Amino acid sequence: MDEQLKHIRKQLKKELDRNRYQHTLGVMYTAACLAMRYEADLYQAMLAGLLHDCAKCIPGNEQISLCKKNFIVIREVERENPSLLHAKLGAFLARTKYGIEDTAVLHAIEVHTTGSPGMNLLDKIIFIADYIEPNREKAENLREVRALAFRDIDQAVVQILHDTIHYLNYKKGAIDIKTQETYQYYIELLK
Ligand code: DGI
Ligand code: FE
Ligand code: FE
Repeated sequence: MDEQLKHIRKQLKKELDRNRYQHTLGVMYTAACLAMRYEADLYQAMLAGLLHDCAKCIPGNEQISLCKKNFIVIREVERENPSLLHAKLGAFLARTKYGIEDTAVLHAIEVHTTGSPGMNLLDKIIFIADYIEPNREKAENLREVRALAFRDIDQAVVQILHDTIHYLNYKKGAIDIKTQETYQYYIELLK
């Protein structure tokens, strides 16, 4: 494996808890599989997969203060649900702490939780790999989404957003406008 990936992997093993580290490796390899299927850059997919949750194990209040300190704008919904913040903060840390300069990789990390209208191929690969990697167990329709991911990438994005919104409604969680907008965008695209 490439030295950079190896080095970051070692760093992350220290920063993340055991489950999050296993999930991270799952996303890295699943992203690699999707990159093979859709002929995306394998290395970018692995790097973004490896780093996508690099801020996830930082406590919520600490994530908020790190954002403030570094002039990262926190929206209302992110202040109320700090679990949304790790994507944005993760992209920042990937750049400043892990030395990633590739803006495509940073962007894929930034949008991995809510998605974004008009995602590029790498963004979609990370968004999907995060949801379907082998250690994930709880989500609905996982079997179907896993198969769909390798058949039709945009349909898979829609299915994941649909199921996430359904889950958030059930849990009475606030739905980020970005999640909603992304869902609408891909519904329209597939009409
Ligand atoms: O970090 P992971 O757990 O690997 O995955 P993730 O970054 O996709 O985060 C998943 C969590 O984010 C999951 O509990 C659902 C939540 N989430 C995704 N979209 C929204 C959301 N939470 C809220 N409140 N609003 C959203 O729109
Ligand atoms: Fe995440
Ligand atoms: Fe994740």
